[in-house]
Amino acid sequence: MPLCRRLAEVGALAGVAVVAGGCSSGFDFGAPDAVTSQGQDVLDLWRGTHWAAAAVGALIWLLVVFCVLHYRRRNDDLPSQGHENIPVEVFYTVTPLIVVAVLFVFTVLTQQRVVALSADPDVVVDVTGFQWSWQFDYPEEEVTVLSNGVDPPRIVLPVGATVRFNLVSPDVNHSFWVPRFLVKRDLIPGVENAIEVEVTEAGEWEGRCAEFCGIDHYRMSFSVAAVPPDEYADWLDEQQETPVTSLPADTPAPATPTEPGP
Ligand SMILES: [Cu+2]
Repeated sequence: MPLCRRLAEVGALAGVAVVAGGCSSGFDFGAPDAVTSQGQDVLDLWRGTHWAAAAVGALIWLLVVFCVLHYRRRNDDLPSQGHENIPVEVFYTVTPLIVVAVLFVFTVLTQQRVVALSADPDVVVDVTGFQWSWQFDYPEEEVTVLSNGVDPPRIVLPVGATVRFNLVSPDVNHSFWVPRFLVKRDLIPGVENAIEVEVTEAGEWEGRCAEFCGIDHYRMSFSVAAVPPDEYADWLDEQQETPVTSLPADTPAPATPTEPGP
């Protein structure tokens, strides 16, 4: 079989393997579908990085297969003993640097978009993570959401709005994480962290603390529902009419968040 035909077959097989692997996960390479515009940005970077890795991997495998077949031993003669091919050495030194530089630029641009905070978000939610639950305050709407002692707290957001989460902790480090948002941020005593998301579709998703924070860390779950704006307004009305549910007896109330240092 001619060498070129063999190489073509190997290349086709490798291509099929890559595409089949991508198809089986919807080309998300194991990441969950994003339900926020920030998460979509992260997902695009994730996909781009994997496709770049697949292209580099395919090139390496083709070169390896080419060398194995083309320079295989045919007789007892020694193969060519030549060395030092400057153009090739420059190529394989410069190419990885270019690949890393491109990935670096895309990563920085994505990060800037994902961590950006707008001057006037549509909804502000003050999030207090404490051992071992969450308190969500909507200061402008004067709504507070807590666990009822049985179910984890459930907050509601309007689809398509820019939502700012101000993240504080009065005790130890926690982390605000809704996996389907594809963004998360730590809550650190003495630090005022914030993230913004724009939820792009209606639905309900689970969130949890992503930082081991003590014996009952596992209890720190919550849920987020995204609904159309009119349903969100109805929910706010309902919450404003309902007294704030108290915490379970064995859960210490959140202390006043520590003022950030200078
Ligand atoms: Cu925690």
